Amino acid sequence: MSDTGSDTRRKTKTRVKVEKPRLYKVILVNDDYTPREFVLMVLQAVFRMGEDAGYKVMITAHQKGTCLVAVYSRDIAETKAKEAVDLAKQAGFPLMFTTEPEE
Ligand code: NFA
Repeated sequence: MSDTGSDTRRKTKTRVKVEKPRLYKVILVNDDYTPREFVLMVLQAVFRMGEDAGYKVMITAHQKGTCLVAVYSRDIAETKAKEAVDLAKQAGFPLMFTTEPEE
């Protein structure tokens, strides 16, 4: 009651950051030049997709322009997208995969 000094209690509480790391989407982008068979091979080799799942992703991108391939941590998403693009580049195709954060 007779305290006239300033309040020195700590008002900002230290909070441990607990957010989960964001996940990143890998997206297949259609183009007019890469053969369907090559796209399917890349989906199987890099993203470990089976024949049927790979075909569905390839044909969806072909028809709609893009298709979600898979979701990973940022590092894995970027590494796989680069691997896939590099495989296509080596074969002379302009195939593109992009990554973007979820949500
Ligand atoms: N549009 C390509 C073709 O007709 C196939 C393709 C599908 C390419 C999906 C890239 C992504 N040969």
